Amino acid sequence: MQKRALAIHDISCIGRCSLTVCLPILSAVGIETVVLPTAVLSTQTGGMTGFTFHDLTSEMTPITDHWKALGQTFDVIYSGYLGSLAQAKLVEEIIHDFKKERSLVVVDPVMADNGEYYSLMTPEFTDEMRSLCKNADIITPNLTEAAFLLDRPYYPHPSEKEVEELLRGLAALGAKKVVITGVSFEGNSLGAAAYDSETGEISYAFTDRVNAIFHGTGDVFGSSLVASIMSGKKLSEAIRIAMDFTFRAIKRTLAAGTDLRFGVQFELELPYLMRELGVL
Ligand code: PXL
Repeated sequence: MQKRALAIHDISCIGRCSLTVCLPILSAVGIETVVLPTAVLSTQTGGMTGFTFHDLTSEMTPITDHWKALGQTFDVIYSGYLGSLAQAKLVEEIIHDFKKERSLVVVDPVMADNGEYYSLMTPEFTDEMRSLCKNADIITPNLTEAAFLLDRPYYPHPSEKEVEELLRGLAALGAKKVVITGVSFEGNSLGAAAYDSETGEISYAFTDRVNAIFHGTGDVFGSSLVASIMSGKKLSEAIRIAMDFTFRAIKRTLAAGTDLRFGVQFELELPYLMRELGVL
């Protein structure tokens, strides 16, 4: 049976993040991907001025009411960037209405990076995201979002002990599995830390650190993580595959010298992901 995902993110028309990343990545590994756009923007917002933003909150309930009438369900529900505070509650309702007993719920509490909120995000999103995270099986905050969710100070280079406190603190919010991205203990490596609260296992996956801001890589990582988990990989394997896939796209982008605000060149790395996940 083909797996079916519901992806709840914005459409940044240009910028390779959110749905324009999630759709191709999940499709490439054979997962049917249904979309529920939270907002439409001309570009992603990082390092950008003059972008347009259109909130789609008022469309969401009419869309999902129609799906309910059609009796739709999903094997995985994956949410990310939200267009309004009210959408967090709507996503909770969607999870309740459309998940099956064995469906996977992945929440990326997209709000902030490098110690700061994204330009359209405000501290009020933290409370809403915290309560949305309770409904998830896996959450994937970056280091900044992890600190904000736990009301702790943000340290760009935390100790291993601090990262493990963050992992356990976040699991106590309700999700059984926690993945923190953007973890770097020393200056020259960057990676993801994962905690499975049911087995107690903590694992890490690192790659070389490149000193630049790569917009959209949280979504490239998150989408390839979802693809890996849905293909049967354990959490520790899934973070390794998702890190490698994301880093390959970063290296390709650096070699091409393109404007980093337009995202990373993940497209020609899709065969790598497909091979890793056994579909090629
Ligand atoms: O990748 C996170 C993200 C998603 N959507 C929009 C963004 C960002 C990060 O800046 O601006 C619109």
